[in-house]
Amino acid sequence: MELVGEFVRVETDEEHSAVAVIRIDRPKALNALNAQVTREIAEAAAGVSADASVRSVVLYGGERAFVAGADIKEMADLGHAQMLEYSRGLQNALTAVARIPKPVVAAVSGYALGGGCELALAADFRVAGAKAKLGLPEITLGVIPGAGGTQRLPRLVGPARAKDLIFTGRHVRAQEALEIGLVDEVVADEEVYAAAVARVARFADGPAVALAAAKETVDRGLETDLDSGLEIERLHFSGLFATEDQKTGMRSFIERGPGKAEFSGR
Ligand code: DAK
Repeated sequence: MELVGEFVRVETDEEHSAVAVIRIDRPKALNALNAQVTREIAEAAAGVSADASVRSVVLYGGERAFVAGADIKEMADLGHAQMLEYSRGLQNALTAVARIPKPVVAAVSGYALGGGCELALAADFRVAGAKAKLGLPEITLGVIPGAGGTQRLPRLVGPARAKDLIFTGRHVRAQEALEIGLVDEVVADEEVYAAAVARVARFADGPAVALAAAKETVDRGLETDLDSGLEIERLHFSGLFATEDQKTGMRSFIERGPGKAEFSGR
């Protein structure tokens, strides 16, 4: 699929036609998320979610910066009432990214700070370049993370590590990010994009409905108690018996052994 905004494009990866790339491209401001970028990210997330030919997604900001945060210049002079309105856009956009019903990886090169780190946290996986720097520096601006950082980061790395990053606002280098589980893989800077694509391209031939169910079950289950989570799991599991891929997968196992099924994604 192709979708072109001024600052955000949806492209198809050159080698993997089922991998869509949400490319954030506002280099003069290190991809800072102003209202327009935010809106375009939400549109891109809706577009890749709805397009059945897209089987997985890469978020990429180019080599110098993933995203250096929300646009400080745009929000500096807002008052409380204006921020109540403004704040919806960014949270909604990142929620739209988190809810993309397909595997999503953030390819983090350079800075992923504040809202940029929060955008990466909305992905399923994070691949970082060796020189990448991640962090939530909002406290140095006199505020706190506002697009999921206080919620998604502790779920990922634990409360004490999250509080360390949020209270200090310090930048974390890629290696430390890997050690605390903030990123999943560190590669040479020039390999970030390719490594991220490789991480999700493998799902292109997978059972798309089951992958979406797996994602939703994990994510929703983390938000609730164990009993409710198990119920969400049971319902999704049962629902998959309405798919072609469940029949194909199980028949293939019985006739040809494990791991040989060719899925339609339906
Ligand atoms: N906003 C606006 N402009 C930014 C920016 C940002 N976050 N980050 C960089 N820029 C701009 C710089 O001002 C500069 O513009 P010009 O002066 O050239 O016009 C240009 O990008 C290049 O940046 P630098 O000259 O500073 O480049 P350096 O390599 O020297 O430094 C840096 C790179 C990333 C270390 C530095 O730019 C920096 O510290 N940037 C700010 C990082 C930061 O504090 N990020 C967190 C922002 S607060 C909300 C939800 C969430 C949020 C807000 C609201 N709601 C739900 C409403 C999130 C808040 C944040 O993210």
